[in-house]
Amino acid sequence: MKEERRKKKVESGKWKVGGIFLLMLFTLIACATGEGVEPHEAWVRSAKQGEITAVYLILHNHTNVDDALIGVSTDVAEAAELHLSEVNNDVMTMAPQERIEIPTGGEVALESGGYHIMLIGLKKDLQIGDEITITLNFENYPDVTVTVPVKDSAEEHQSHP
Ligand SMILES: [Cu+2]
Repeated sequence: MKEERRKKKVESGKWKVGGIFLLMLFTLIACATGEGVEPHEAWVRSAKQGEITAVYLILHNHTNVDDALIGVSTDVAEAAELHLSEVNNDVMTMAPQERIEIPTGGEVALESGGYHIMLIGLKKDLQIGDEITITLNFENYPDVTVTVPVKDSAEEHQSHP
């Protein structure tokens, strides 16, 4: 009896692992069938007209050459810059970057506390639920235009101006 129960537990555990594996496999397939330099999970933090804000996303390089993000343009801000956040002596600073490398077959995450796209001088309020359009310029791959939803996150506010 006890043996039986233990077996059942192991069986259900197997199914769980199997399910997670399948999910991972689907994610891999979804990514493997992507093309070019592909943006994933893009979002921009809500902000008011005249303020600055940041765009975050993951860039996956499906091409067979190393590439780099070298510029961004958008019509919702006066300027868009590539930045890297760094903490020095407990002070968060943001250093402009000329490029963000995206190695072939690899991906780079632009996320809070690291690389991000800074939008400077917003021409209008960005409210949760809005969408903006940005165009990414790469060293090799042709320009990619991305629709970016406006979101908010309480914890992001504390870690980034
Ligand atoms: Cu910044």
